[in-house]
Amino acid sequence: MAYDTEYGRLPVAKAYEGKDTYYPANNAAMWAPMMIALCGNIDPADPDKKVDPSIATIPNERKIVFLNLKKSDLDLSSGVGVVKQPFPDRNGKAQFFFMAIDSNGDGILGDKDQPAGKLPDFSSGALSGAKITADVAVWSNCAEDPSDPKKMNFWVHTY
Ligand SMILES: [Ca+2]
Repeated sequence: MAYDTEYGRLPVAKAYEGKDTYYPANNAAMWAPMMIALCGNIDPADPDKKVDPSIATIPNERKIVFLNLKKSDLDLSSGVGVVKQPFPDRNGKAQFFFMAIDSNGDGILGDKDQPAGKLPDFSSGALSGAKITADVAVWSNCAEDPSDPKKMNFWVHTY
C-alpha cells in the first residue's frame, strides 16, 4: 500500500493503533475517515470539504492523494461517502467491501482484536475463521444471499 511506503505505517485511526482493525461493509463511521485520508484529506463525497490534517481521524500530514474517487464510486445514503465495489449483485443492489488491517504489526490478520473470526476462509469455503499473513485484506460478497457459504465463489478478495 502506497500509504505505508510514504509514512512507514498503515492508515489506521489513532484510536486503533496497536490493535488489528476491521472495516465492516457499508459502515460509514469506519469507511469515511479512511476515504478522506486516502483522498488527500479531501472528502470525496463533498470535494469542497477539506479536512485539516491536524484533526483528521486517520493522519495524512502531507495531503498525499492515494485514491481518486468520484461521487459515483460512493454510496451516499448515509450522508457520507462509503466506497462501493464495482460489481452490484444480480438485482443491481450495491455491494461493499470489507477490510482488515494488521494494525498491531504482527503480520497476522483474523486471530485477534476486531477482525478475529471475521475473515472468510476461502481455502475451506467457510464463512469465517480465516487467519492469514497479510498487512491488509479486502473482500466483498457478490452473492445475493451473504449468509450462504456455498456461494463463496461469488466473492472477490485479495487473499
Ligand atoms: Ca495482527
